[in-house]
Amino acid sequence: MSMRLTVGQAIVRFLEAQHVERDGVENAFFAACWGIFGHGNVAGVGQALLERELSGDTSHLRYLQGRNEQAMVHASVAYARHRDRLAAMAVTASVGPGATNMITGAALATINRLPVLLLPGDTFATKVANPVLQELEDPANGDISVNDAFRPVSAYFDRVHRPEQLAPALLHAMRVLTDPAATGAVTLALPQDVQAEAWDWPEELFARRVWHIARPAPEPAALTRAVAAIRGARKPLIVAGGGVTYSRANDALRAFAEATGIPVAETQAGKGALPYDHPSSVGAIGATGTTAANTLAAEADLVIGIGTRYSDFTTASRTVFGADDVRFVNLNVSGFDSHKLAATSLVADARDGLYALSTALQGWAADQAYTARAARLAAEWDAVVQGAYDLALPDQDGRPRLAQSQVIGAVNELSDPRDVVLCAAGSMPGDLHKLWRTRDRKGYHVEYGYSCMGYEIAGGLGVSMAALDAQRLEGEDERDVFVMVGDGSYLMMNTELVTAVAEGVKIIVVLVQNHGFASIGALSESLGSQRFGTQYRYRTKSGLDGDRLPVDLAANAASLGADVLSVTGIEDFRAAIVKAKQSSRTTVIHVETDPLAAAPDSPAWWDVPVAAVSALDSTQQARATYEDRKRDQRQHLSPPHSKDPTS
Ligand SMILES: Cc1ncc(C[n+]2csc(CCOP(=O)(O)OP(=O)(O)O)c2C)c(N)n1
Ligand SMILES: [Mg+2]
Repeated sequence: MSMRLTVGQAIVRFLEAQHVERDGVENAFFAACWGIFGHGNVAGVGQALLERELSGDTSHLRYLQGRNEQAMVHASVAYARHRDRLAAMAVTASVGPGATNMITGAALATINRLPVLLLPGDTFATKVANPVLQELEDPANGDISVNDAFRPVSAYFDRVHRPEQLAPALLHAMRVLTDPAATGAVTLALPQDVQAEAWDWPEELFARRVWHIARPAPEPAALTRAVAAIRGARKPLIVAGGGVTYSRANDALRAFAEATGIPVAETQAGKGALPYDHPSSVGAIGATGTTAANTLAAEADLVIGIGTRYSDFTTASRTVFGADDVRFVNLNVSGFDSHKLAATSLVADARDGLYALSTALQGWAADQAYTARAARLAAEWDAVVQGAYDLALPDQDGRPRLAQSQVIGAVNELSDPRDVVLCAAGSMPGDLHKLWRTRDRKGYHVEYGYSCMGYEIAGGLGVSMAALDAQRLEGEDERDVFVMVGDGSYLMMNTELVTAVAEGVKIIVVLVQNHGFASIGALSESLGSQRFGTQYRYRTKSGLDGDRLPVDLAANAASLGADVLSVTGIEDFRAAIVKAKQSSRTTVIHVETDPLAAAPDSPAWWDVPVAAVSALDSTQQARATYEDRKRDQRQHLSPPHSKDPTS
């Protein structure tokens, strides 16, 4: 039996039939398809979405209208992250700019190992009247289009020139999207004529299909090597990454940490692996780490990386692990990550790998004095956090001045433990990493693989949609989503506030106005570049150093349909949070903070090169410091110790 459908209609039918299963639990994989229509997709995938919506079939793929293609990808990626990669979204875009707007989102997805299906329109396969509107012409190359720019940022890419190619392309797309080691952005470029072309499809293409999400078991010999390395360690430290959460390995990690007494530090994606007040938790590690985690990292003889990519922020640009004899054991579902830092590799699912390690290490524990010291260091840091939450700056010009750490503290104290805090770029991610007290495994969502300005509001929308779906499908309780966004990121992309209003999906946006880039300002100053170009000011004869710009972001947010609360002091701010939580509508809280009030730090470094020659004193001094710090940088090339030192 066959069904005659267009390519666009076949795609939508296929997506509706895809399910995933892990641990015996099944659910539909695609929660929705975002789309902005143009001549490249309106009559193809767009027409197919309409036809399904009008069909009355309750299982039709839901269409979501976004305002910007990049934002639609961000929302999808955030959705998939919140659902632990067990569900995802698709995005259809027109040819040309609609398609290329998605490239930033694709890179973000692939870097963060999060699934999203991208369906950019492409120029005519038949090429009868080319160049068509928005077509890139290359005098030396007849078969490229702007969509080729998706290749390096996609975990899988294909272009469907002929209807016959569609079925294998769709199956490969699902293979990659549901593979925990390979997942990322999957791009199927769809020439606009092909999308509308009819074909007789075998009915089995649209049969209900269940993709098993694997939990690969560790190879016994690899497990033995990892166990020997851990048994030989005197000062072991766990670095928990995003893989812990996606695998839902939190309970397994807690049990492992409790049984072995090994302290647990967290990366940005891994924050929330343990609740902040768990006795084994030493908090954030790396360039934005706590004094507890970074002190232990400096002394560790064995680092057990679980589900981490070891980004430069995690390793403080390879300076945080300081012991001469430090070695690594990496438990990761991907061999690419498990081999990093010349580690003893343990390729496995995080949860099942931890179970296997726990069983094999039964009866073994780290030195009690070491475990107790880790807990002491963590308590010391927690006192620093409380101080930062309670910080009070003297008023200036009769107006209260707020530090960002106070803003974080108030949101932390007045949000429910289950609520989600979300951020991506600026000074906020580092401050949140150090200071946020995470109380729920999904309570912390900072996109720091791509740290993409503009992710925040769209991402918050995606998480809020995911939380609603998790409520409906998995019986979860409701969560509010607090989007922390700087004025710079807000100006870059605030468009999805409109979508939140249209969909009736609530987010609480904390819009931190500090009149420019506090983060890059501080970075610039530390590198001798004098905060050049990081403040929003009028141009004068000498540069961008006039008065502050009169931009009214509160008015801007209100104009997009959100409820807006503009506050100055901490008491006002706290009252606004309470009000926003009580409301069922999207609320933007506009708060002014002091860009110069820095949060507490631990000594840690981030490698950002400084000009080697310069006429500026500030740059020359910064270069000298840079060369000094560079000497501490390690490559971590040593092979694992050949013998278990205790045997
Ligand atoms: C799309 C994008 N462009 C540039 C950067 C580099 N960058 C990182 S933070 C930042 C400034 C962010 O400003 P704002 O949102 O106001 O936060 P603040 O630094 O003031 O806390 C810039 C330009 C980035 N991360 N993403
Ligand atoms: Mg700012």
